Amino acid sequence: DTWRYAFEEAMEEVQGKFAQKFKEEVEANSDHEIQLFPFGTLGESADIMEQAQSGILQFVDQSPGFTGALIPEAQVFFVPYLLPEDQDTLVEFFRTSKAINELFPPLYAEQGLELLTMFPEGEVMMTTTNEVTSPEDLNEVKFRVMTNPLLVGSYQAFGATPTPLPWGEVYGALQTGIIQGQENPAFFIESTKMYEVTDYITRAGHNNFTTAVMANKEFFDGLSDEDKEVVQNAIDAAFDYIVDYQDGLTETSLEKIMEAKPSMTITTLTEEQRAPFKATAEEVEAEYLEIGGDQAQEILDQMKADLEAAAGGSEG
Ligand code: 6CS
Repeated sequence: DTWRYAFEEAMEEVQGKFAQKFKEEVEANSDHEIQLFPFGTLGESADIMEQAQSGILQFVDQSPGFTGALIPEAQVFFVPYLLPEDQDTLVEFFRTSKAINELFPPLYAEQGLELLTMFPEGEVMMTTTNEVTSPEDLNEVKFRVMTNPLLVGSYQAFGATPTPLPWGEVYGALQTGIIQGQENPAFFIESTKMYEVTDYITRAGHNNFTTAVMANKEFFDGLSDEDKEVVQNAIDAAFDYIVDYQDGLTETSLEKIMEAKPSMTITTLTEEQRAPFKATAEEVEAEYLEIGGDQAQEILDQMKADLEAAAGGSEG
């Protein structure tokens, strides 16, 4: 039989690479076949999520940037400066987090989804038509964000005018001047040619892009124990693979951008410049507790404990 798996990116982008590895592993270890549907083949992120919930798709990759509208607790990934910049600590966190591996699955299950894994896709950077070194520079900037209420709140706190849009509308909106900025990891800025429609990249260090892979729950529950193991092993192999794949990816992507457009300005904000952005974390966290659903407090506390443990664990 054939299992259908859709994701929010192109085949050669991070989610696509993960999906290809998953497919390779499942097909090598079972008689099942995986059919991959990259971005654009079945609609926007919200469309593939509906298809996964209804069982038309067996697997879906959707980022909390979109799932936060469905599962309010998943908005926690948009509290700025919550995730560590250190890559080893970050990966250790995703591997070992109780919040991710124990608290989130029941919340996804309520939506008909089996949460299989979450993984990081890289440091999020702003790309804008004007230079940004302080929140004041974001004043009057219509800044595209994913359709996630807390991400809207976060960019409001940064001083911008957040504009939630599905991904497919972003390039055109920048080109026509409807928006003047957006944020994404470097590999995505490069592959989707965001540098053609913006002139500045700003590294504020405020987040890393988190994504999640899920199965339709009814489908997953109906699998034999053996098939469940095939799926889980393939997910684990793809997780390890995607962590290795991203080694050095940010830097090579930034180099490619500079080659394609030498006039692009890339600025890494200093600690001093970051301070006013960091100062917003407290109010965004408070907003999360208000709009992040019944388990917001529990999730946030657990994440902080997990992050602390990961920071300790990745030192040695
Ligand atoms: O910004 C977005 O909407 C997209 N960014 C990434 C890195 N992946 C998928 C998502 O749709």
